[in-house]
Amino acid sequence: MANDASAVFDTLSPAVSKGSLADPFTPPADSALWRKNFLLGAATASYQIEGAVNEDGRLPSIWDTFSAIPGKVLAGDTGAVACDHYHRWEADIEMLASLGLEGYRLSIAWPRVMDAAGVPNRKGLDFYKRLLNRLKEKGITTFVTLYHWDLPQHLEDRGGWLNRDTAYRFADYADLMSRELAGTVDAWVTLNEPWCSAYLGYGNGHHAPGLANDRFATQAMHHLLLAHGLAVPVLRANDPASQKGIVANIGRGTPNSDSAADQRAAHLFEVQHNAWILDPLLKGSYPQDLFELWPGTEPLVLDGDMETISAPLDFLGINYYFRTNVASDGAHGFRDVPLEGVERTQMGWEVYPDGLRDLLTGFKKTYHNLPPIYITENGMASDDQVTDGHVDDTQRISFLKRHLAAVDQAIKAGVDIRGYFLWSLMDNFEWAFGYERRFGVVHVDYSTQKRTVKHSAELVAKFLKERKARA
Ligand code: IFM
Repeated sequence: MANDASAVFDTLSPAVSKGSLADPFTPPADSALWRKNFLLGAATASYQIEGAVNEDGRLPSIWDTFSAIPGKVLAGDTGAVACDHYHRWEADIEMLASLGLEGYRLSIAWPRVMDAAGVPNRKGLDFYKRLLNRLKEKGITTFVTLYHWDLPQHLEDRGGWLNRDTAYRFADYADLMSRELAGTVDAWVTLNEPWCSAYLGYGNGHHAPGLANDRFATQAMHHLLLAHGLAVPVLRANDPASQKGIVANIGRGTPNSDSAADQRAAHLFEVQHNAWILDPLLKGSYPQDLFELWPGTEPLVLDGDMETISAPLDFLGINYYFRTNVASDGAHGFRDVPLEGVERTQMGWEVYPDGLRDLLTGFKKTYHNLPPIYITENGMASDDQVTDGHVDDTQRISFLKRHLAAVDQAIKAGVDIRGYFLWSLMDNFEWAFGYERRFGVVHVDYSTQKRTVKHSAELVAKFLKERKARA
């Protein structure tokens, strides 16, 4: 496999460097992206790429359980093999490095590294040590997410994120990982997208563990944020040199009309998607409008919890994908009103780069203590095909260029944004959508595990090469 990935890149890179491929990507000369300290990388997550779910002592996760239930994941797909990254990690890191990407955001599978009694699993730990050491050798900046949704099933069996104890177990896990991996991690991310874990997992049941109750969602969110807050000081004590942060997915909600009711609906949409997470982290309180949307769902909060949750962060990771046009639902909330004639991706998500700029500049006004920001995910899915060894992902190239321009505009408006990670390095298991939706800048043929660098990745590589040459 090592040969496959590098051979493909070797054939393409001369064409790219000779400029024989059109370049609709390179940012304008005045873009902040040319700054050599603006980190440009790619992201993945353990369950989405690793596979090897039964190997070397890994325990089942909630996604193994959920994806085995008929009807939960498109085409019955599971992460059992995924991109087989657990066995192909060396070639994958070579590929990442040969693209010139400077940062890599990966996640650790909690069920791979410790058992139900908290006993470390050496074989699982060694996998991440090898991976992170190799990334260090390559000079790649590492962002390591502790929780990207693959909760050990034994914890879900005891209530999962509805059980306050899970937050303490998470702090134990953070302790183990930061003692074992200190020195190889540049930035720790406690949680990826607690909105998805809480709302999709416990609020509407589209994700594992598949429960559907608004009250569950708010309580799960509180325990997730508490887990984050408990982990931060542990990470600081064990690995003082690294940065500590959390990643939130944010959504832009725009009103369907000028009516006060629709304006209010758009406000409530953003409360539910953004303020629900950012207010407790940055203001130390939940937004009261949330409980107008979901009356009677206030979580049980113990004394001191909000102080724990709102301890200072070194950075905030932001994941952005699309906007939602909404109208009042005539009662407490909002309903989606999909716009006609707008550009959409394979997910059906609207391409709306201005939403990223507007949210970032809005956060700067709302949160006076807004930490430095990394865009920890941005990208799109398209039905990419390999033709004669090439993947022409034209829409993605344009998508990335426009979103990077939005990031540049936000920087110019005064937001402290320090880097951007493409989602994703390679096509992978897209949760409830299985393998059909392709987010990678590298194509994966799941029948052979052959990787093919897409045109978007070639152009990003070309830009990074030029930037390096100018530095
Ligand atoms: O694939 C996911 C990722 O795991 C979390 N953020 C959104 C991506 C695209 O849906």
